[in-house]
Amino acid sequence: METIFTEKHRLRDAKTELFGGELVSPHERPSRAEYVIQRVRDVALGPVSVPADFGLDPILAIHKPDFVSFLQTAWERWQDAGFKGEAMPTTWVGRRMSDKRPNFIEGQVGYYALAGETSISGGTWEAAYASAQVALTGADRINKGAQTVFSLCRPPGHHATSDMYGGYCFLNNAAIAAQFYRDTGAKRVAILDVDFHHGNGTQDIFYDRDDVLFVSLHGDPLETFPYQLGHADEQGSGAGEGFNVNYPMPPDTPFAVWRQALAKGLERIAAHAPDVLVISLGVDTFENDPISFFKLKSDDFTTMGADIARAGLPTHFIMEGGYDVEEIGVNAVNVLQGFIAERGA
Ligand code: FKS
Ligand code: ZN
Repeated sequence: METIFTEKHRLRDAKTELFGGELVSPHERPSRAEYVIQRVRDVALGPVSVPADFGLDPILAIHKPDFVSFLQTAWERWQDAGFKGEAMPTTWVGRRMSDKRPNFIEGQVGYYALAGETSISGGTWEAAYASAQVALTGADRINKGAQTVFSLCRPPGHHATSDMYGGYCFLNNAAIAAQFYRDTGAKRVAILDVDFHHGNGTQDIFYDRDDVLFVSLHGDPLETFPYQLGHADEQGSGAGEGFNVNYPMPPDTPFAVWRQALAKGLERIAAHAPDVLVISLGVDTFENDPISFFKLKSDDFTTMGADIARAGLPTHFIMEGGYDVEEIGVNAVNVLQGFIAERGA
């Protein structure tokens, strides 16, 4: 299996995350990707390639132009305003308030943030752009006939909507890849999100569409981030009715239970008969993850990869979360090795 990776991920290196009322060193840090690429090399998973540049157009097929301009200029404008720290929201678009976009950067940060933990720092846009190119390059490989590919994206993407960032995400890499497949000939795409957190951004982007099926397994949003989306009764709207499938699960969910939801999700995906399967691959379902509450063990990730392989579809793995940093490489690559054991490299 080929891995797409760029060192440009290191440009996303914020000093702060708002966590429990403190500014802490971010969970979503550069060493995460370094542990994963190291493991890819240690087990000789396959070639590692740098991404090509597909430009802004496939990003603008998902994200609104004003949001993209905001991300491109936010850090500079924040500094120009004289603020000393990293850019973080102090206001929100609260219930029954105006949806008008403020002019001043402080107001704009609040306008475009869907959560408050994620600081914008120098280099964030460059890294997010490179991460999207890692996803697009993977999609191009599948288009050219690869059965599977691993886009080692960082920063992650599945919380980002067409016009909001947060939850460590800026551009929705999985959504950008899925739309790229549609725009290059795929009739139907399925996205299976196995990250611990609900992929609210991906759900929101495709909610009224029947061409991109979204299936997500995640911690019950009544108990965990992103809190305001991911319930089982969110099934899509209009033409998209029935094309959004959520499996929220409670604290301490073990792999045996999680795997039953996976089996149901894969059945729904088979019924959709997609041309390609995109996996939002988070390994924060791990039992020792510091911010999550499922109980998967390292070996379970191998089984997960084999289960996904048996769907028999061209499969594009896109990296999302995972915060037991020293184990993230083993857990993520276990999924890929489990896939290969079933299907070949
Ligand atoms: C813990 C508060 C943490 C933010 C959680 C963000 C999770 C991000 C992720 C992604 F894949 F996007 F990286 N709140 N008490 O893992 O879903
Ligand atoms: Zn997550």
